[in-house]
Amino acid sequence: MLIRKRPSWHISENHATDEAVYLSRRQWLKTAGIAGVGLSSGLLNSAAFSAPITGFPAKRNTAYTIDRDITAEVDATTYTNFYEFGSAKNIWRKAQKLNTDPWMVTIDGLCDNPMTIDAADLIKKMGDMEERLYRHRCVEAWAMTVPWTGVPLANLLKLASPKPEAKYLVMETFLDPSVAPGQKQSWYPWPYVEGLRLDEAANELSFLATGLYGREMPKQNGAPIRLVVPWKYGFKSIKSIVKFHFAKEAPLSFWQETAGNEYGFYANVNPGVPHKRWRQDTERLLGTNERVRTQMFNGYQEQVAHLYEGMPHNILYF
Ligand SMILES: Nc1nc2c(c(=O)[nH]1)N[C@H]1C(S)=C(S)[C@@H](COP(=O)(O)O)O[C@H]1N2
Ligand SMILES: [Mo]
Repeated sequence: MLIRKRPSWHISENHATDEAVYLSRRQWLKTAGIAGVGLSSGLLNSAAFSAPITGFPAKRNTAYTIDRDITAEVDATTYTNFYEFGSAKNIWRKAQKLNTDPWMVTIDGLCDNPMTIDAADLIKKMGDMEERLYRHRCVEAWAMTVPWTGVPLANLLKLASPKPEAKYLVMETFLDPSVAPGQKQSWYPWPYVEGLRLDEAANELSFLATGLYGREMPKQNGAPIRLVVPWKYGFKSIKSIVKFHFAKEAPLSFWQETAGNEYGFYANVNPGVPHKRWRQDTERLLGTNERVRTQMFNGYQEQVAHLYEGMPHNILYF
């Protein structure tokens, strides 16, 4: 039997062919006669075109500070992993092709308030943005310390109101091989998919980031919105999200599907459990190349260890 998954870009594709959404904001205003002439305020307030995400720089939440230096902005924004644009670390120029205006996000599945909404409007609905300093630890053993701007992921859960049967939040990145050449590499299971158990998603640390270093998110770092889950290896922090889906079952993530013998669902940082290809006891800080010890749960044990009490260890760390 042939089982076909409904392509996840289905909804965004529909929107892309809706002319009012397809045109950029400026083009649209031009088409409509500029400066509100003949435009009712209702139309101006509609989601027919997108406004940029605003509120930078946001106030720092001092509950999330770190005892090591902040990584230089140039290093955090030019050494990136974004396989949609290639497997090299220097894809930041290629990523500029990503068009984030408009950017429609779909929330669906087992929730009471499904919606398809422009990213900037979604952020507005989730409350005031804040800045947090987090450690970031890639499984390849490089690390950085970054001031992210955004909102707690818990606010998205409140907005969507998951049904009691929902146990997982599944997230997906855009799919468009015409802008992202890496997506022409058919051996990868595009689009990039990640997931969290709902209690992980509701944890205070889970963050939906809209920016870095007090500015809106650079494309190469996952504009316009990405996940940041700092107690997990970096690959869990999915970039450029177009879909949040509430499900009964855990998804098969992009990296699980690519190399199931190397990557698991939880992927919590643990310096004592080596990956097949990289030791995990130390990490190299971007910029200075200093080697420092990796910490259990990347230093966030106090906030997250309780989530995994009583669970078998062999599934928690990859
Ligand atoms: N869609 C998507 N999200 C992604 C990736 C990717 O290739 N595609 N790479 C992941 C990995 S492996 C890491 S380490 C972080 C890197 O984030 P940064 O480039 O902003 O440092 O993004 C994660 N999110
Ligand atoms: Mo990574």
